[in-house]
Amino acid sequence: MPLHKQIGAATLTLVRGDITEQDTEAIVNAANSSLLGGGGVDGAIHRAGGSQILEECRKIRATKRKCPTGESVITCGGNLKARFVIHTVGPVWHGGEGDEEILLGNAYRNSLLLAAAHHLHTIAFPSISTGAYGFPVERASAIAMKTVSTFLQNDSSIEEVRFVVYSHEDYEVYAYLF
Ligand code: AR6
Repeated sequence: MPLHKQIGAATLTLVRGDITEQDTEAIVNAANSSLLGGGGVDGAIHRAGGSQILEECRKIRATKRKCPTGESVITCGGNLKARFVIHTVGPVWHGGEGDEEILLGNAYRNSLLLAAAHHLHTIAFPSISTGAYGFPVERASAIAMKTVSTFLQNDSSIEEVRFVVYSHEDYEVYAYLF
């Protein structure tokens, strides 16, 4: 059962599921700086979305050597239901001594800014950095919710932000904070 709550004029949704199946205008990819694909969410998005997404990533790479941690770029959604994929690079968890928390917040905020700049109204996020990059989900989910909530309180153009959490355990963590 999805959970919903109102933040300003927008709806925040929490659902357990697969990011590649979402019907929001944009879905967010938990990418790496190369933008050339990988495992987890990244692998699933490129597999489901087809080669057009990778072609656009390569074009971006031709002008921008890499996508730095905390930043985001946008491509088409290829064969996905979502018309766009916003690729963002979350931080690798190094024990929290560095600026992992700030960089994770930046990844969410910059993805929302990019969506708003492209006049998109609905966007779905996976749990960035909490898989291969090892960010503890309890901390990451709190940063995700705080960053998105703050953004929605100040931006009226986004109508829905959906958190799409894959595992039952992670869903419980998100639901507790929701
Ligand atoms: N839909 C939604 N969530 C998913 C899906 C899916 N289809 N598949 C996995 N998850 P990860 P990261 C969850 O590793 O930690 C890649 O190789 C997963 O259970 O995808 O940011 C990139 O190329 C976990 O909770 O992203 C990078 O090199 C969450 O999504 C690196 O991994 C994020 O896991 C990025 O690592």
